[in-house]
Amino acid sequence: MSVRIAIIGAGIMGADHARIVSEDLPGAVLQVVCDASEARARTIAEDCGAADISTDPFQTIRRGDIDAVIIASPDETHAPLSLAAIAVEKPVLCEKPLSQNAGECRAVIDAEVAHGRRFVQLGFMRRFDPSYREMKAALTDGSLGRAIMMHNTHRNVEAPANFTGQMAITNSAPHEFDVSRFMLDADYTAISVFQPAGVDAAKTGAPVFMVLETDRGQLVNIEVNNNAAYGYDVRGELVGEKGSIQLNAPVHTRSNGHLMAYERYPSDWRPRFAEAYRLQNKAFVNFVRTGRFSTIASDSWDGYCATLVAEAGVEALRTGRRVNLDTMAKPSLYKTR
Ligand code: ISE
Repeated sequence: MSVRIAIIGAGIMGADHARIVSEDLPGAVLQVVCDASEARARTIAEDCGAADISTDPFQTIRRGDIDAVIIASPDETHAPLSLAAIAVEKPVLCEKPLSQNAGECRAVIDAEVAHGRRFVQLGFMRRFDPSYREMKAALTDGSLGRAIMMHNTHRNVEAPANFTGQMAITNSAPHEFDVSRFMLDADYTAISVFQPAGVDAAKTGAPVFMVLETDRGQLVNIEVNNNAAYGYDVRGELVGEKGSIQLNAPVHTRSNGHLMAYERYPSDWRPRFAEAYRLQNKAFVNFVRTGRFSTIASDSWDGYCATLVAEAGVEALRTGRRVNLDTMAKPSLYKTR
């Protein structure tokens, strides 16, 4: 029988997940689209052929005709809705971040530990991106030698109106926090955050530059610039002792004109990471069907680690100091994959 999915949140990501489920996810059906706005839920449900709509996320999670939940509502709802799904033992694909508060992530971890299994696959989809996969393979096959540094650049065209310099750390950078930690197979021990001179830290989309240290002595840097103006641009380079490997964004064409050759940038992350989202969602459906958690997907523990470093990053930005990280002991549930 097909996995009956409810999508909670019909904004930009909820709409994208609804499209993936309805067009590109064998073995899954879009059962319910839930949003605080009934009109928005109805529009997405009609576009994607969902069986029903709802405006109550908690009631949606409990419905008997729902096997699994995709949470794509605002960041502050992620942890409470994940907890509600765990309470009724339904698997969740939750958009990142798990929470903007490490204490809330710990509550999700505690709930999973109490049930003795994982329910939450976290939407750090970059782990599924083919270019990051090749990067990881180059490291594990030994061709790069020991990994020593990772450089990351993360640029959006324009920050949403509610974005502050702090959200560059709590909402955008968690992607790099997670994927660099995954790539290097290490945990962070400290973070420092810098801003270019003359930048107003409270301003929408103010750029930040972060330096992280790992427990294996590696260095990671991350530039987040949410007002880059020219396009959505994510770059990464992993440096090993024997070589380095850089990400290539999938670009299908190159244009020539006006005495120039040029390639297009997407206007946001969805085209750049379309394949990553598709593969991530397939892994989720496989998890729901078989009970086997994907070996590369992020879980609640990874969400906690990303939020912990984001919280420390906010403090580093506020104080101008390097902040040490104190990770709690990892429950055995998350040790084996
Ligand atoms: C957004 O939530 C994402 O997940 C995007 O990948 C990221 O580029 C953007 O900065 C976030 O706001």
